[in-house]
Amino acid sequence: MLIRPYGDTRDDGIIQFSFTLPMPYSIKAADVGKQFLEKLGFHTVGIAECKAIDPEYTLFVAYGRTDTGIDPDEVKGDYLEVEEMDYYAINGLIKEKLGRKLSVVGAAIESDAHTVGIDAIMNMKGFAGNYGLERYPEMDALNMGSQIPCAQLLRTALEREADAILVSQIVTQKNIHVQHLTQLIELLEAEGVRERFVLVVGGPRINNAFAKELGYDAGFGPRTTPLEVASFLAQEVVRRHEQA
Ligand code: B12
Repeated sequence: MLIRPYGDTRDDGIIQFSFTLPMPYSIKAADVGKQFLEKLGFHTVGIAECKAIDPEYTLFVAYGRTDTGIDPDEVKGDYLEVEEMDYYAINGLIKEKLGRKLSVVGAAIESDAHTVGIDAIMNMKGFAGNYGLERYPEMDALNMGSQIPCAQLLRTALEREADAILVSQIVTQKNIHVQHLTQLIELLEAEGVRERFVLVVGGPRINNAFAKELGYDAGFGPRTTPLEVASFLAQEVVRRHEQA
């Protein structure tokens, strides 16, 4: 079934926009913004806000209607559907089915200096109302921080006999993340240890399909919570343990 955006009444197709054009504000700026949206195919356009945010840039907040709809059932993809468990159930699953601590090592690799993403998932104090992995009594979690060379991450994972490696990649300029992520896969393969680890990557421009394409087991994107990651790790490590 086709659905359309909702603004005021069901299926009215109203969308709110916020965008910036690289032009100085002037008396005709509102018309420039309006005609730009009309060129994109929107009609009944209203410019709610239009102002200079710099001598050379104008910000617009606008509304417009679309006649286009979408059928959500026609959207297919390689999504990671994690059955989310609570903190106690995750610890219980590991204790009962693995019979030892689940060991996990994480880092932002190579030149990437952003620590906040990997910290959100791993730090004891947690994120979004969830405890991070370091807080789980049944996990042995090491957050190595940022700018960690792939070779150092792998060495640490081998020393700690890690079940899982968590990689964070935030900077994607000039596809630098693809280079870094590929470098880690190539290293794991060259050392013959790729299959030893559940290999997970996360970041604001990562999704599961992309992660799989690069040779990772799973990819997590923006707004990931520690509970999603902990649930996935516990289920996947236990599954592999039971298959071995
Ligand atoms: C804080 C910040 C910095 C700080 C980082 C401090 C620190 N200790 O981390 C500093 C000032 C150092 C910095 C530097 C740079 N930054 Co910066 N930075 C940011 C900023 C403002 C916030 C990032 C953040 O903390 N987000 C909050 C966390 C919680 O969100 P998150 O990272 O997305 O993480 C979540 C998910 O993605 C996921 N996740 C992330 N990692 C992982 C890992 C795993 C295993 C899993 C499961 C999930 C997961 O879970 C997290 C929780 O939900 C962003 C802009 C923005 N608003 O996002 C720019 C931004 C990321 N930075 C950017 C850039 C360009 C840089 C610099 C290159 C700037 C420069 N020219 O020097 C340098 C890079 C230096 C380097 N060598 O890496 C760009 C990246 C653009 C791009 N597409 O590549 C951004 C988007 C800003 C922008 N719009 O231009 N930055």
